[in-house]
Amino acid sequence: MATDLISGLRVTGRTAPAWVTLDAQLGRVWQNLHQALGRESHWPAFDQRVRTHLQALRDELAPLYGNRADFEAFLVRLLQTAFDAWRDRAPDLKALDAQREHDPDWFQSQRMLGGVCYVDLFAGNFRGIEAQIPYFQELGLTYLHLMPPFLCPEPHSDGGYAVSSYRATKPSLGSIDELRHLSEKLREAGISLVLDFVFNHTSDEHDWAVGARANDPAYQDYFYLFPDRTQPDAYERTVREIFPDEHPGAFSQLDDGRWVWTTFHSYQWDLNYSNPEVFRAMAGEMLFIANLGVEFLRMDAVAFIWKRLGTSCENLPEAHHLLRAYNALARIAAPALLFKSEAIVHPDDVVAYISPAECQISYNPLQMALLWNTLATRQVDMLQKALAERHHIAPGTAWVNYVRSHDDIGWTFADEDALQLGINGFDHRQFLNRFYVNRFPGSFARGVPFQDNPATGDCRISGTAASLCGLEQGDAHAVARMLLLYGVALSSGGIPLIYLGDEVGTLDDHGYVNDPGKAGDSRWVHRPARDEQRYADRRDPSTDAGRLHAGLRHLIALRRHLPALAGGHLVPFYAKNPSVLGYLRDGAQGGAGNVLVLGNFSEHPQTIAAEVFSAMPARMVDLIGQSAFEARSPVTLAPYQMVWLVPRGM
Ligand code: OTU
Repeated sequence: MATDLISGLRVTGRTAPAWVTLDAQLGRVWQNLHQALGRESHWPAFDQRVRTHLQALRDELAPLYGNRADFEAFLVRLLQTAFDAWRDRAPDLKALDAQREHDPDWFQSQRMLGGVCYVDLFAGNFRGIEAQIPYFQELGLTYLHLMPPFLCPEPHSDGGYAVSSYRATKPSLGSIDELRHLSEKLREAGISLVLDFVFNHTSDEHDWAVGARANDPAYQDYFYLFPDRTQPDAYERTVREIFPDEHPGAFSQLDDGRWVWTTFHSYQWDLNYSNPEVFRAMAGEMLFIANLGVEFLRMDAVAFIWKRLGTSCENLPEAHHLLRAYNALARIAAPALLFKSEAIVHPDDVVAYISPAECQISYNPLQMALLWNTLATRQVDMLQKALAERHHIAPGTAWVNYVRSHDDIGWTFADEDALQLGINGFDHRQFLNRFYVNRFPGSFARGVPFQDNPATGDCRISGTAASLCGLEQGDAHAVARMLLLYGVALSSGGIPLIYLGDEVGTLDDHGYVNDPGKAGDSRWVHRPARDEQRYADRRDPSTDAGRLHAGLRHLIALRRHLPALAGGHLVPFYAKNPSVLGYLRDGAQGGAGNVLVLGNFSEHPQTIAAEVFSAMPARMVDLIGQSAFEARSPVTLAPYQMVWLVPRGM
């Protein structure tokens, strides 16, 4: 719990004795800050927040930079950067700050619904996105993640994840002022803007990278630059390859012979956070983005932000200190801003990023991967186990449950969990990869391999939800499969997230191979442009798009009126049928009325024995099918059927 170390003191601008004895270092930092800013009109409100969060900020940064002689001066400079951002923060955002602080659990509502898209591919530019607001409202979105719209190199930008300036947008999308305007319009429509903080790396065209390449001493330590292979070789003994298709290892060579750390593409230079100036400079960029009106910042590639020789350089304790320090800064200078963790790693490591003091929300990559696993195997065991053992996270936090993202599907389940079910993780991943690229007899999926690495056996999957569910090959169950996957995302708690295009069944587009900026990266197969025909078909129930859209909207509408689906609490319900998933939802605080969710993950009817329901009301109703459900005799679910059961009369 944060405490106010300064309260009770009357500060005259000269002394603060009681407080100084409490924590001399904080006293000095605060006094320096007060001296510099105490006469500013924005100081008192800022000061209140500093008093509450300064200690947390210092405590997180001390393990990283505390042994430096200039640590206190650094803290003062950092807080001055935060003050500048606070001074520039628009009054309506400050009003939002107050509202959010008053109701910190606002995002646990069952009305929360996310969507994600590329600005250019979905609507051309920022104005085009604004024109889509009525559609977003029709769908029920309250959260919109726009893929990184910032200035980036052309044609290679990793879809915007190579940022050349955090303060300028890609000209083809519109200006930064238009982005700010869009965020206002979204907010008026009840939609929170979500943008990325791509803070593990910049593009090689960012001013800092340009400076470092030109040997400007100010930027030498902004990146990990090495004169020869000695250090890179030492690090590569323990780090894994992330994008081996593009370059082997974790480093790229510059024209002058030096080597630079590039976890991802060679044009994405990893920032060196062991340099406190990098932390401070990026804090300024983060708060600038916050002041655009962003409410959730998607913290990209969190696992990689700290490196230490002899380790995997992933998920190090220092990465958590960095995130919590950024979070403390957000509490001080942009309180409405929350963090979303993007860690697609072992489930133990995923949850380590989730807490009110670090990332309040997080992708749920385990549930996502296991949904696809369950479709392939028709066996719910792994997913059911994950719901039982890995679903619960701290109060004040939420999962973002999704079916597809702009990235590949990585099979990041825990091998030790699989083993308990008699499943060998390595072999099983080989099977899943074969299944989803349609190299397994009987597979309905039409996916594409991503970063197939024969040396390690590692491979991930690209493909739209529709193509992976069988819509591309006209499989009769494809629509039902998609509704089942989205039905789990919509009913298992947290914030459901729709990859826009999925709601009308957009298929893979192999045309990316003709675009030089995209050709080498199979993830573009599932990032097609908005499919106008499918969106036009969404009102026609004779089309796939129409059936899917109607089915999904039905689930969304039901969910909005079911407080039992708020929050994240879930009780596993074992249907004692290997193909039937089950769980009970009982609301954020519990007791909001139960919803029993059951889903058949096979293409055959599945029967559930009557005794399974013995502790349940005998007479229930399935809200999805609007039909009575008698639970005193065996119950049969149709292929891929999902039911949301409530006691009759509710
Ligand atoms: C993220 O993903 C983004 O989502 C990607 O689109 C970017 O290319 C990448 O960072 C670089 O900015 O490797 O395949 O958690 O899975 O951070 C996706 C580890 C990625 C990685 C994740 C990364």
